[in-house]
Amino acid sequence: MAFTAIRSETREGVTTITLARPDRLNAFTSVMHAELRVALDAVEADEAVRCVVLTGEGRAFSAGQDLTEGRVLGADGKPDLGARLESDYNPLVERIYAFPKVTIAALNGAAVGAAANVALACDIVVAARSAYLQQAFARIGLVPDAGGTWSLPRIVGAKRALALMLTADQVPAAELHAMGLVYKVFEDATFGDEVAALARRFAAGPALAYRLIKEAARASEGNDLKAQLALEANLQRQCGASADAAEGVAAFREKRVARYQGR
Ligand code: T3D
Repeated sequence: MAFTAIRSETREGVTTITLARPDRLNAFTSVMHAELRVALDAVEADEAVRCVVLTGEGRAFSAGQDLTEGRVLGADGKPDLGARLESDYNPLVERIYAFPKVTIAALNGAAVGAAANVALACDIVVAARSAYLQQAFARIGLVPDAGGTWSLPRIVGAKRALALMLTADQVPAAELHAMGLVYKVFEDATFGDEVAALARRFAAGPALAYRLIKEAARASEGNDLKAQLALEANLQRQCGASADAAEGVAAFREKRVARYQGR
């Protein structure tokens, strides 16, 4: 499939998916959603790919939903904005959240509205110094979607999340970092290189352990301590019997760099 709204490039075990409608600040359309589904299918199916980076072309990560795209109308003739969430955003967010490989949202610039919350579904969010995030929904009379009302309170706490959603303020990268929404801020000039280096680390790392770490972290959202301890024991049993764990320990003993196979 030839993409028109995104680009997908694979190199050294990393697929970089770039939202590529720079003249619209990479606003999401139904075509972009369809292309993302195809690109993520390919990443998931390719055993050689161990990390996926989601970023944007030009000066924005994405300005959220394309506000000029036609809306589904309900039976009463009024816009049914829930329809697009159910068909496009909700499946995308759930898929990224549970994706079996490491996902990095690389905020090269503004991450606004639904796009900000798609980014927050990724495992690691990094930002260029000039990037900002904006829960812009209330500015246009809407409620945050794409998982924002779920993820934000969990990441920054209830009060701060509410303030971000009610004010719809643009929050600069340094503040995002201080709040824990962003893992690292890189200078604009070196952003691409820093993101590539981070992604390469995951491409060379123990993919099975990464997948199970993600599983444990996600499960902890709903588990009590007893259930989480039992899960850890099960996951460690799987990991401990893996070729990667044997290699990791052997490399440590032999004082060399481990060569992980992802099994
Ligand atoms: O319809 C539904 O289904 C509702 C769904 C809601 C989910 C959401 O994502 S709600 C949030 C939607 N997004 C926004 O409200 C953001 C709208 N954009 C802006 O407020 C500003 O563009 C920014 C603050 C992001 C950036 O401002 P600035 O001054 O740096 O850039 P700009 O000049 O406003 O934008 C550049 C161009 O991109 C411009 O087009 P032009 O004038 O050069 O022809 C602008 O219209 C276009 N653009 C920006 N955002 C969107 C967009 N076009 C379509 N949809 C957008 N979201």
